[in-house]
Amino acid sequence: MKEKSKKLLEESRKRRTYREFLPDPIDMEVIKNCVLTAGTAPNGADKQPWHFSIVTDPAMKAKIREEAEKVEKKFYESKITAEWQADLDKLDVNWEKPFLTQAPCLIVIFKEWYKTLEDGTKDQNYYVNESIGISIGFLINALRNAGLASLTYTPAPPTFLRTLLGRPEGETPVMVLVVGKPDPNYKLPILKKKSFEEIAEII
Ligand code: IYR
Repeated sequence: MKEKSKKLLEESRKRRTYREFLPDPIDMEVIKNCVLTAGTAPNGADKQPWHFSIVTDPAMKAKIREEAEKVEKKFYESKITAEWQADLDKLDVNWEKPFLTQAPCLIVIFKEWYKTLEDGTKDQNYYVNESIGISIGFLINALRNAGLASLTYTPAPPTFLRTLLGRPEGETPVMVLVVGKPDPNYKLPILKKKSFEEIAEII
């Protein structure tokens, strides 16, 4: 038990968010297994309130990039506060999102508030925010375990993703998980994880 928990900690510590990826295509079976792992997450009333749009088509990736860069330009030019910009300085991010066309796979993740049934009634979901968060955590760890890097990319507002991907009104896009083999030339920012004492207490 101790050994296994330590091993997972060590492996998890090696996970890093990449913003540059190799263009090599990835095996769809691996992606499917990881998405199915995400689907095992605990969730409200087991309604499984999520949808994963797996995008590998270069034309769709280009459209997503185009729309994302429009909202990011506005964000960096007029919405971001000085404090937020200072917090982001260590990450070296700006409105340009080349990884959206460079990475071989984008997993666009939607949370499902309700499903509209054939008779027009709404089938309601519960604890949707909690459920989708847990599920995305499972997905990121599954991808890491498979040797793939990922980036949690959250355009604000993300609404264009529902239009582009034709998802129903009961769903809201949460993020684009950018997936691929990590580019070994990417200069990883220096980040330090908090200690046990900083994040937890035993009562
Ligand atoms: N969505 C923007 C800004 C951004 C915000 C946070 I908080 C980050 O951790 C990273 C970026 C962007 O992707 O550039």
